[in-house]
Amino acid sequence: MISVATFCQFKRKVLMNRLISNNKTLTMFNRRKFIKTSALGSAAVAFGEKLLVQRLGVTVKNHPVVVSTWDAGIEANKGAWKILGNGGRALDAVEAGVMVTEASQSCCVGLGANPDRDGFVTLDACIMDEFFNCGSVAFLERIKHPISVARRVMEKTPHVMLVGSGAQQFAIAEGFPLEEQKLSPDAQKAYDEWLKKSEYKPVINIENLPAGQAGKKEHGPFAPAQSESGEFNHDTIGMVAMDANGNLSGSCTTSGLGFKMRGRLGDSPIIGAGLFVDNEVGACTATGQGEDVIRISGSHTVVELMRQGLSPADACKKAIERIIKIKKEKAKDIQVAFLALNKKGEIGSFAIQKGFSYAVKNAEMEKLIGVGSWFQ
Ligand code: SD4
Repeated sequence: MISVATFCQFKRKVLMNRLISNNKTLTMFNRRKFIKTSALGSAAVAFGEKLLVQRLGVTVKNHPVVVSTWDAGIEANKGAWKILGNGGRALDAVEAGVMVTEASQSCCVGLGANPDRDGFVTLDACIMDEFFNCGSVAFLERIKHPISVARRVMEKTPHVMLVGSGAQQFAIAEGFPLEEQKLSPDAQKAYDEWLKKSEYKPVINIENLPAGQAGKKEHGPFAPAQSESGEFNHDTIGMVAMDANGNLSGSCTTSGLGFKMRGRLGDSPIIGAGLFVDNEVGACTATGQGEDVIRISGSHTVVELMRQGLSPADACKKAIERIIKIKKEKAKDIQVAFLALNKKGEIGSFAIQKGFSYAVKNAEMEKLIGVGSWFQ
């Protein structure tokens, strides 16, 4: 049995081997090499095209198109494409797309994901269409497809958000099965490991402890931003799409930070933070340390910057710079990435840390694209 962390690393490595730049496949290009290459000046010569993609983004001439965060986006985009490729609506596509990720074993999305610090998986999701309709669920337990519950909130209630037991009650009333309260084997193993570290190395996440509590024996109240292996503690899926009619929609779904404080919510279920869609301008989704995305209303900020005329890539970079300015020194310990698509079919993304990638799919291409970052 492999651990969740190992599984994620393995999965990422396999998919990174398929990393492709604009119209060029960079085969057998593993993640470590990719990160190393991104950091090297010589990469500008060897992979000039890739760097250009990172800086300027990608423009697709034909919609429909779908983009989503991280390498899991490749499979999710395929799910979305079944709808988009047949002339379907972007809203249906972004729901179906992320359902693929929710249904698969992952450290960070769906019921198989890592639990909170009390050992329970709690899920957050939101969805938004071309008419500013939006729906969201947060702190939802034992429901396999939170994105679909979020859509029902949008379509069947006068509200935007339902949380916790109320969201669960609504889901059951809508016919969603209540799943067994049980951790996946990978998550159980990861949780057992985490508990061990928490017990024996109480100050492992000392930087996350509130001021004055650094010497306390118990684990701090916050989830670790990074695991001991250096992996950042997240892998949400956010997806934005434009359909054949040129309409935009987006979705975002996650289990949040692994081993988070019980009741903690990040940006992913919050319209304007983890996701925002304005059909006149563009759409954006976020991934990473949710608290810092919420602080600047991240996805809304990116869309507003695009409204002012910035390209998606520049808008994402500006929003990241805003977080860097706020966090100062602490920015080096967190990851945040934005991914945006505008009405012209331009796609752009930017991250605080290296290692973020997004997947794009349209009629002509299916790619995983490495993203430029503040820190090299
Ligand atoms: C959160 N933003 O709960 C989410 C986590 C995440 O990639 O994005 N992971 O803060």
